[in-house]
Order: sequence, then C-alpha cells, then structure tokens
Amino acid sequence: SSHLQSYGQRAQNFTNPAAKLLLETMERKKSNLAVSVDVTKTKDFLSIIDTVGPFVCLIKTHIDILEDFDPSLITQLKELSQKHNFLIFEDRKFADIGNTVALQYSRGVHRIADWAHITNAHAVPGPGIITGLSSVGLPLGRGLLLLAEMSTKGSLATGAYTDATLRMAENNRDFVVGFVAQQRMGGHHEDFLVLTPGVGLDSKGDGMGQQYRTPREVILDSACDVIIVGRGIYGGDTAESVRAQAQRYQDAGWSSYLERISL
Ligand code: BMP
Repeated sequence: SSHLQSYGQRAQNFTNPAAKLLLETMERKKSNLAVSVDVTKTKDFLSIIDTVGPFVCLIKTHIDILEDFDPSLITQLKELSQKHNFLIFEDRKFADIGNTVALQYSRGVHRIADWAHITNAHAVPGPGIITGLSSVGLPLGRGLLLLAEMSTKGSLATGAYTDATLRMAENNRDFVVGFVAQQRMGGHHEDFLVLTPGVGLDSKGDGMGQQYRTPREVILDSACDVIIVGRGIYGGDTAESVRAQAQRYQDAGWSSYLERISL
C-alpha cells in the first residue's frame, strides 16, 4: 500500500504558487526531469530548450554565461515556457546580504525575478538572505530553493551546515519551497521539494569535482524529487541526440518515481 503522496497530491502541501505549479506540471507531463542549459550562445540555448521542452518539467538556466545576452532572449524563453509547459529555474546561487541580493534579483541587466519562477541561494549569510529575496520574489509568486548540499567532491555543505539550512527553510515556508541537495533529509515533517544535480547515466564525473549518480539512485534510493541533468543531455551535437537523451532521462526518472511511490 502506498504511503507516499504523488507529485500531484503534494501540490496541496504548498501555499507557494511556484511550488504548486511545478508539482502539477510534473504530474501532468509525467516528468521529474530538469535540464540545465549551460551554453554560451543564445542560438544554442533556445534551440536546446525547444528540443528538450516536451520532456521536462523545468529548465535550469545560468543566464550570466550567455555572451550575446539581449533582453529579447527573455521574451523567447517565456514563449518556449508557454509552448512546452515548463517552469524556469535561474541557478543564481545568491550568497550576499539581504539588501544586495534583493538588488541582484530584481535589477541589473538580467532582472531575474521578472521571469524565473524559482531561484536559489546559499544559506551562508543566514536568514537575512531570505528576507531580502522574499521582499522581491514573494509578491511575484516566486519560490526559493536553499543549497543544503552540493554534488561536488569535498563540498563543505554537510553536517551542521546542512541541518542549519533545513531550519532556515522551515522558518520561511511561504517563500522557501525546498532544497538543492543530494538526498531527502530526515527530521522534517513538512513537505519540501528536493532538486538534485550531479546526474548522469554514462559518466561518473568531469575531472573538475563534479560527481554523477544515476536517476534511480537519486529518485529511488535518495528519495529526491527532481533530477537536474546538463551535459548528459545537451552534450551530443545533433538535435536528434539531444532529443533522444532527454527522452531517456525522462523515462529513467519517471520509472524510478513510479517504483518509489509503489513501495
Ligand atoms: P552537469 O549535469 O553538466 O554536470 O551540470 C550540472 C548543473 O547543476 C550545473 O549547471 C551546475 O551549476 C549545477 N549544480 C551542480 O552541478 N551541483 C550542485 O551541487 C549544485 C548545482 O547547482
């Protein structure tokens, strides 16, 4: 008998509209796959997103690595998000005082809060970073993830630091919807989303500290919610290989989820 709620059922556990929409989208598209599109040319960025769009619940961006960034790109990104029904997660990893991150989130050339349903922050400055970001994002219905752990070798985000990050999230449930982490962490009874990078089926690492686990290890063994895959998907050079990899990771993530909720 299943004691675990489905993604769709869990939408009701959140008041935050971005979290609700993500869970509803996952259920509807049968996808717990997020693709991280870490390329430097707008043309490649948009074409990868249009190719993987049907297979994903979420597109993760590093908007600051685009060398030909122009505000019209955001219009096109939003159009693709409508066309394929995915949310947008800007992986900005804010890490400064509240006043500064509020400016970085709302202003500058990127105006992240205008278009990213979800962004993320390091817990290192303490709760003021959430106060700053939520002053911008909460009125817009945005959601925040805290980095509780990292996928990299030698990460310092472990133990007491990870635990304190959990407490920060619990105290800010309206805006903090979950974590970037490597596992669902015990000890909290409230629902949080767990999004997990460092996912690859064909590689164990990249020689720069990245470590990969399979979708099954992440979703079934570690009870995470969303797999985040970058180079494993867009690394191929043809649109057909990108499409095939997106389908492969979607299937792997979803079958692991079905196995988990049937336990
Ligand atoms: P790839 O699958 O190509 O290794 O990309 C992983 C993506 O996830 C990168 O965009 C990276 O910035 C991000 N990421 C990560 O790899 N590990 C973390 O702990 C947190 C991240 O945001």
